[in-house]
Amino acid sequence: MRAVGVHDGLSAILAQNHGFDALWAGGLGICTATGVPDAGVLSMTELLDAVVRMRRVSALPIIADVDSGFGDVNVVQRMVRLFEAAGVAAVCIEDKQYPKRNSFRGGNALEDPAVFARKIAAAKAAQAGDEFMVVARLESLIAGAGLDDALQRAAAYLDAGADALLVHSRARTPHEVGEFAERLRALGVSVPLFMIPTTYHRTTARELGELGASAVIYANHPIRAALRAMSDVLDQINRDDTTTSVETEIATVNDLFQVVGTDDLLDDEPWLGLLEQESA
Ligand code: SPV
Ligand code: MG
Repeated sequence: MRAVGVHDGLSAILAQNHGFDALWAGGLGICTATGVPDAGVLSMTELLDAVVRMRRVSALPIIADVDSGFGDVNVVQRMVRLFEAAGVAAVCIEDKQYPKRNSFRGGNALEDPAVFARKIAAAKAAQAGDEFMVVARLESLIAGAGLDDALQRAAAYLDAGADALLVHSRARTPHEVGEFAERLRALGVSVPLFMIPTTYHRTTARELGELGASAVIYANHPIRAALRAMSDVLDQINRDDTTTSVETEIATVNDLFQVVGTDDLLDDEPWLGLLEQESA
């Protein structure tokens, strides 16, 4: 399964149109699109609003990146109820302390594993339906705590009821996540395992599958593409004092109409006709 990181309705539509299997409602993308750092500064409901906008325009399953759960076990339970009610397929909770920092920055203090396991158990206890999934995200490799720590935590989080694991790494190759998967298998543990190949991007999804990934998440590529494309076009307009040179490089206005189904709008006139009939 390939999930792609999306940050708004448009990117959700594009991910679906391009045949991805699931949406990763990623904090980095949503925060960046909002204009704030990915550092726990957006409220739970601001993230939920972003997810609801995706839900309304795409039928793909949504995995919501809910950072460290926005608070203690009670907050986690409310979070699960709100996100599940909004039609989210899974929440992914990471074992970092609040306020979390993006995993590619410093300051990634790990949560006590017992405290985090309680959050997972609380999340599972709060879900209403059978299909909702709680993904426990392991940040041991990001925080420099090593594979043994990641494996011990994985066991504790699975005991607490986690439906899947996400093992995050910022190594340039998938050696860490591959070894994690192998050692998990050696322990006889069979559980869906997600990977985010942002830094080990040379490894294909098929190869990651062979290493043990059940899903790969391209977490931030649409927002990075958008940032570069918008900056380049604005530079060109500044440089040329006209938009002519960018016209052939950017989407047309018709492309915008088309991607959000403007052609499917109901015309005014048939409705006016109906109203006239009703009032006759
Ligand atoms: C995100 O997309 O917000 C993530 C993944 O949490 S990462 O940025 O790699 O930490
Ligand atoms: Mg995140």
